[in-house]
Amino acid sequence: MAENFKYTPQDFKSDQEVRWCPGCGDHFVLNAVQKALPEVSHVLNYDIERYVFVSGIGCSSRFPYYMKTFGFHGIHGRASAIATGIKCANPTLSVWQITGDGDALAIGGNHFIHAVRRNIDINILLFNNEIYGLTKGQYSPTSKLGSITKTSPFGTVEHPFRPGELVIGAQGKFFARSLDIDVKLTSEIMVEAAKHDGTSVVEILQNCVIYNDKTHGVITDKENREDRIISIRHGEKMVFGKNRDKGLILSGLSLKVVTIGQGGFSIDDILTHDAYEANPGVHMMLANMAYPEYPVALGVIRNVKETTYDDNVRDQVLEVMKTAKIKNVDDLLNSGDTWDV
Ligand SMILES: Cc1ncc(C[n+]2csc(CCOP(=O)(O)OP(=O)(O)O)c2C)c(N)n1
Ligand code: SF4
Repeated sequence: MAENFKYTPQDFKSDQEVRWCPGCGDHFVLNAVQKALPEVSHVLNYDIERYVFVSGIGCSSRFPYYMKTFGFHGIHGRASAIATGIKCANPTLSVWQITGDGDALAIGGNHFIHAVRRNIDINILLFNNEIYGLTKGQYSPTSKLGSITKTSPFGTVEHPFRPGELVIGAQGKFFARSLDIDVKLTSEIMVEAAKHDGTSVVEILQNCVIYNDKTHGVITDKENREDRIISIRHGEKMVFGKNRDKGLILSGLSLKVVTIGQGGFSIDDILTHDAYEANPGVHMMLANMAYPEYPVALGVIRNVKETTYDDNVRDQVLEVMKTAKIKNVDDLLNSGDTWDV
């Protein structure tokens, strides 16, 4: 790529008509990704040909059609497997997996946790609308306990997955959370996810206006948003609130919300976010915070360096090749027992 050349979001827009419902949160995420990729390309010196978007099945999984990049609309729940194969076959590619809460955590749950555990260098964007959108409103593994849906007319009796807890529990090294309507934050997180070498999982709290409208309403509501979410950044104090006077401290083995200037607490008592800390303890607590006891954490919660599956596979192949007797397909076909017919 020529020096100083910079793509624009327009370069990443395909000519396909976007078919999501008007007002669907997916539109915002598409904008955020198209906004982020020029920056990613600039920072990492990537040509547009490097990008591959891979999806499973769901409304969100239509995403690859709308990107002017390579794309693969896969089968339900299997995007992680396809993305893994693509990355191992051509490690120079920047692989982005698009998946819904149903696609990733129900039918694809097994593939998802193992992609995370292996730490393959792919970026997983998990659109969490707490419902199956495409199949018209059945409950999903993230639907709140008691949710009334087409398949739970009397309310669900299941405890939902918390994606951050699942990712960190599967030894995930990168977990971030964003809000569909916060295009700026989502696109900033995409750049961080792209820079991370290993599996990055970005949970995007997404609104399905048709089947689960305002499921995240308690924290997206403009009036109260600043008191109910906390935006965290590595190296910064964890403060929040309309008046920036609330903060998080460690009290015993739990996080606790305190008001700065009350109860003897000053800004010095407030925790500083360390996304690079290998011990998952505080990251797990941050990922699990929920309103009303806590604000919901947005931003990069965990960002830890570790060797990747694709690098390990490459190194192993190179090592084995050094001493292997079989150097090509002919050698392989002529190895072992052979006979003329
Ligand atoms: C093997 C298989 N089983 C079930 C389905 C039906 N199906 C299609 S999408 C979907 C769930 C989609 O929900 P989610 O992943 O949350 O995505 P959203 O549509 O909400 O973006 C289901 C169950 C299918 N396509 N294939
Ligand atoms: S059904 Fe819901 S998730 Fe699907 S496109 Fe419409 S608003 Fe979006």
